Amino acid sequence: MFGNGFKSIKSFLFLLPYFLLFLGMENIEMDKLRYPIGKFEKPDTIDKTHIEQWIQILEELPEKLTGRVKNLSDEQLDTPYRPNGWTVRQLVHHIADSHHHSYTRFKWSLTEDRPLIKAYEEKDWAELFDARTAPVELSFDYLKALHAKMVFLLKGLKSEDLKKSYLHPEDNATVTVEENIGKYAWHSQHHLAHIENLLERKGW
Ligand code: NI
Repeated sequence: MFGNGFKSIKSFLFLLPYFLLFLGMENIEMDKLRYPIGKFEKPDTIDKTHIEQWIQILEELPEKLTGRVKNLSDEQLDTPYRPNGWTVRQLVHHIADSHHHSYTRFKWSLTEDRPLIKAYEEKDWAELFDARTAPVELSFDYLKALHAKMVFLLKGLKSEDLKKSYLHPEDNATVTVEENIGKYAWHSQHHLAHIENLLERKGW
């Protein structure tokens, strides 16, 4: 009895590193699915080229997103981009909800002195019935109009406008307008990559 127990402890200890390695690899794989382009990294200095590239990404997002998603069936739209992740439909509606906030954050920063913004429960928003079931065309139309307005605004900003900022309640971080442009350009590419990787993996 003791001998058997001892043997299983020994094999447990022998297998433990392999098990941990397996878990570690699972985490790395999951991180790759979750952060296909990595997390947003703010450049030490944000220059004119960054701003121009970021605005271009924002300008192109609605067309790129619509192009990738418009021909998918309902079944494909309701497929999660990773295990336990949001479906393509939820991603599309999430981008619309998130960039709706971004637009308001730009306007707040430009018209008030470092305003404290309102965070929102993005996970809960994505679980609301509309995010789970509404036609993606609603968010395509919304993003097209929203990004056209946002890009028009951003292209017209002066250098002093870019230094204006808001205060985020979650980490008390001060976020400048120029950093926010970068964050949402990253956010556009981040979710677009989720969708593109899914399409590639599925051969759709
Ligand atoms: Ni997001």
